[in-house]
Amino acid sequence: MVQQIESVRRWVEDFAKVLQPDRIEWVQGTREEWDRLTQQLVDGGTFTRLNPEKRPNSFLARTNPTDVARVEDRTFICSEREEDAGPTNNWREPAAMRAELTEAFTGAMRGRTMYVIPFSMGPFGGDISQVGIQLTDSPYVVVSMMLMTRVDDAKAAERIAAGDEWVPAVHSVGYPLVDAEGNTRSDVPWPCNSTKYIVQFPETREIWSYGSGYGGNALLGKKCYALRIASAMGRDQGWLAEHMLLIRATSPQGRAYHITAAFPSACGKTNFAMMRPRLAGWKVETLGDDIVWMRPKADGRLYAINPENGFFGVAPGTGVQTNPNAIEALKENVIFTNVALTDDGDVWWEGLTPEVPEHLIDWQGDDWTPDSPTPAAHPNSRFTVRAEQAPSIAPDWDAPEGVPVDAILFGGRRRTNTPLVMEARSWRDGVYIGATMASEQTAAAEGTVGKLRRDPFAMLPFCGYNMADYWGHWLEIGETLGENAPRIYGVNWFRRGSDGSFLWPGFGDNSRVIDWIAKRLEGEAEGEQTLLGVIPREEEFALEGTEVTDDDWRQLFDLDPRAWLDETEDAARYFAMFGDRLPEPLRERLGELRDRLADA
Ligand code: GTP
Ligand code: SPV
Ligand code: MN
Repeated sequence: MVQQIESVRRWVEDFAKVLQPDRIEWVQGTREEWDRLTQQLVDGGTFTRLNPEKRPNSFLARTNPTDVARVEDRTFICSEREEDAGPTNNWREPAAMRAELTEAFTGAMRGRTMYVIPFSMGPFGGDISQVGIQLTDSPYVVVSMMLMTRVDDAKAAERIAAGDEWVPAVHSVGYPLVDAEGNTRSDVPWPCNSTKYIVQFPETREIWSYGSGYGGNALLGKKCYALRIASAMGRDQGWLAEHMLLIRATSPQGRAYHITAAFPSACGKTNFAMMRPRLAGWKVETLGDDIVWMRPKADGRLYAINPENGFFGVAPGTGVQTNPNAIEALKENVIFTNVALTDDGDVWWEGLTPEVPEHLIDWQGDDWTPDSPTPAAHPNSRFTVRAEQAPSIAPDWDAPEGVPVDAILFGGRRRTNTPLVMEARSWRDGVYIGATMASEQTAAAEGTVGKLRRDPFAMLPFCGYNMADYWGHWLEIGETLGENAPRIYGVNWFRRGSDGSFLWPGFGDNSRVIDWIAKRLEGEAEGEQTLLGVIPREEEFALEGTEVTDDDWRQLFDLDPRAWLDETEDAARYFAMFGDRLPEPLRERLGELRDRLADA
């Protein structure tokens, strides 16, 4: 039991003094706890139990309408020196932040239970895995963590006793039920605070989160640990923590390829990871849909694991047509958040079915009909479900040793300029593609949806240190891997034609891009050299069976030198922000592109 470990007990006691909960519950990770806490959430009005005949052991949660996505402007990287957080992160001096947040934490759990959740990211004991312990006053967070991570008190205690480091993570929704004077108030279905702090201390590997109960703000194993803290660990220890999916694609010839892909939030990772290939003979198995940890190993190759245990997937747009594997995964044991409720006690969201129900209760709990001016489900509404429930899950998806990576994809949501697929000529050029990624913003974070913003490696909100140093770290990993380095590709499923519609069918048809990548890896496709990288020739790309016309194809790969010169000038302005810390190879690549585009 982690309770018997001195360092753990002391830490819990210290925080209990500050947070002042009424009681402490040490979570074991059992079915009994799940049943008790989900029932407690139903009784308290946070959860609605869905019709058990339609969706056994499943629940709908409605959040406070102000607590629906990650809050990037309230996310802080508190390194000792500001330049180590870098210009893309909000920085605060650690001691000042500790003081400020200790004040907010003081008494924050009065009248509540503090849960202690011991968990592992990655299978317990794996050589790329790591443990953590989260404190929280939210039973919603406890049951979500039970799906998203491996919660197991005995196994965590064993790892810590064996000498493993553990990451301490403190979370409060910031809604005490008793104030300093002893006055009580009753609870609300979704307690939270209008002031929020999502704080990482990368050097001491600590997480403090306050005021939000939702997603990456509150399930601290996910973005806070597995990306922000883990990226800083990876920099120090020679590995990578990435905002990536992980799949195994097997060709009609029976060759298996392991592919990772970094797409920004709500840009298609879950859908790609669960793809049913539309190209005959291909098989795609899911290993992960959001986060990947990768490490070069003794055989010289880069090995990847998915440190998570479940999927926290975007609901809208997930339907039988687009993602049948997700739909099957959602049959039972699911927590849905901010989707709509049907009259027969099931869930619905935009894109689930082509027919729209006549009447729903929308994500805010109000009556809804097809005439309503707002969507029934919040655009960032999500499902939480164990990975093992996806029919596409690879049987060995949680193998502790991980899988060797063959190809890495970088992609964003781009209406213009960026081609369907291009291969980087070298690791360095691939790192440049990752570093200069931009994407139209989605509802996954607070901000203006649709606005183009730079999102290098899809890590803008998740890199726990200076982004330029992170690029440098990638370049170093490339040096370590040498000839064994995976090949890197830029992809874009979202380019639009002159009529404004998507040029590429996407989803299961993205298997066609995998097919071309496999041909490249096997030396079976020559491709065409361009300034940006190698693109497919139409005749070597499996287009048959799609409605993509020759004209669409031309538009999908149209490379306008003037537009690309603008892109490159914009990249130069972006790089300038990092001053001397920008790695020389990226400056070089930028210079080459500028010269060649200016001549084109
Ligand atoms: P996070 O969980 O926020 O990190 O997101 P994600 O990258 O896993 O995104 P997800 O797969 O959930 O996709 C988000 C949205 O993109 C959904 O509305 C999908 O329908 C849409 N989408 C995914 N793949 C494609 C595609 O190939 N083409 C098009 N047009 N849309 C897609
Ligand atoms: C993302 O925003 O990239 C997510 C959802 O995967 S959250 O866990 O809320 O960060
Ligand atoms: Mn994500």
